[in-house]
Amino acid sequence: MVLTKEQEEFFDENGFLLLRGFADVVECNAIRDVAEVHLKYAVCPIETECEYIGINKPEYKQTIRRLRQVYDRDILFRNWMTNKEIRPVLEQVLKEKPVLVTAHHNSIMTKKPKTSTCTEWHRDSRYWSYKGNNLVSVWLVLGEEENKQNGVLEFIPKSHKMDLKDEQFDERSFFRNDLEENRPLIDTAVTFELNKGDVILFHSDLLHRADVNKSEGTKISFVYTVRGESVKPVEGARSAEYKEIEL
Ligand SMILES: O=C(O)CCC(=O)C(=O)O
Repeated sequence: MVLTKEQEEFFDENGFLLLRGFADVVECNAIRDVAEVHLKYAVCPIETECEYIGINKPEYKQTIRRLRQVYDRDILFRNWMTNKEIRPVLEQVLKEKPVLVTAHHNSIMTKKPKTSTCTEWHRDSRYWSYKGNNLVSVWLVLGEEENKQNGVLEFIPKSHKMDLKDEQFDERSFFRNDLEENRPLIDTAVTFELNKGDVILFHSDLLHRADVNKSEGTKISFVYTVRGESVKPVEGARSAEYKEIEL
């Protein structure tokens, strides 16, 4: 697949791009079946809701928020992360050759009803250490749908290019919802109703969030990240500790 000029420009300007029905539903189901076995038996490495949000509440201890390091878990996961169809697209949005990083994201994300929390506004790059910010994440919907009810992703268009001040973020680097100064920007947020197989690409500096899951079912998605080949991880940082795959 190749993006049109309009799609390329849209990503450049807004920092995200929705590719409806990009992935094959049969492949999504197969990935999901394997993921569900790993979730059922809590196959490590996992991150619980407690670890993810940093709050030690008993009801969150048993809730798996994500299966980590999925690249090495199963051929189906690897196949998706090295999918050849999406490579030209990644090269177009990065404007250089994509390199798959396994240090970040590289996860099956879940959001359980009742025992999961809101992910506040943030930039993924806050905990990443690269010599540049040209990294893009690839989010794939594995469940039937992602919508306002089950905590679909929301984005603040163009925020990947904004020079935001440290004071606009809290001590955990979440963009403050309670700050009057931040409101006009937060009010520009957009979201979509997503279906199985839909893919969203988003820039590592794009502000995004996802609400609690108010539905009865679990939200389940796959997310991995690629960097432009010139954007090397900082030596000694966690970002440099994991293998990378040239695509
Ligand atoms: O809560 C969610 O599903 C979104 C997760 C997210 O934004 C992230 O891990 O960067």
